[in-house]
Amino acid sequence: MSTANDHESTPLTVTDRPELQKPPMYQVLLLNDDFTPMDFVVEILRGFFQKPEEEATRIMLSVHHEGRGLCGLYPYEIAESKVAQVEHASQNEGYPLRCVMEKISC
Ligand code: TYC
Repeated sequence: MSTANDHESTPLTVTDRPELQKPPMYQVLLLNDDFTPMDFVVEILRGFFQKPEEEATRIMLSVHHEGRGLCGLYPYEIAESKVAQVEHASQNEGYPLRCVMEKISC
């Protein structure tokens, strides 16, 4: 009598499953400049990166002092959209605030 598995030379096992790759993640970073108001940067961090006020202030000050700072880690499309949202919002206000994304090397 034939069974559903007759054509298989070896039975499937758990280890035969293809590895599921995790999507590469990207850092979204804010860059310092001399013109964007601190309050505006805090609002960006609260509005687009869901940071509570205290953390948003801490990140803004770290960008101000260190030159750049981490807003969050996201898959490619989400990181790309965050960068575009921040740059559109700052351009609308006439500020030179820069937001960039960098692939995390692992
Ligand atoms: N350096 C700006 C100022 O003194 C504040 C600032 C902070 C700007 C963070 C950009 O990503 C930034 N007004």
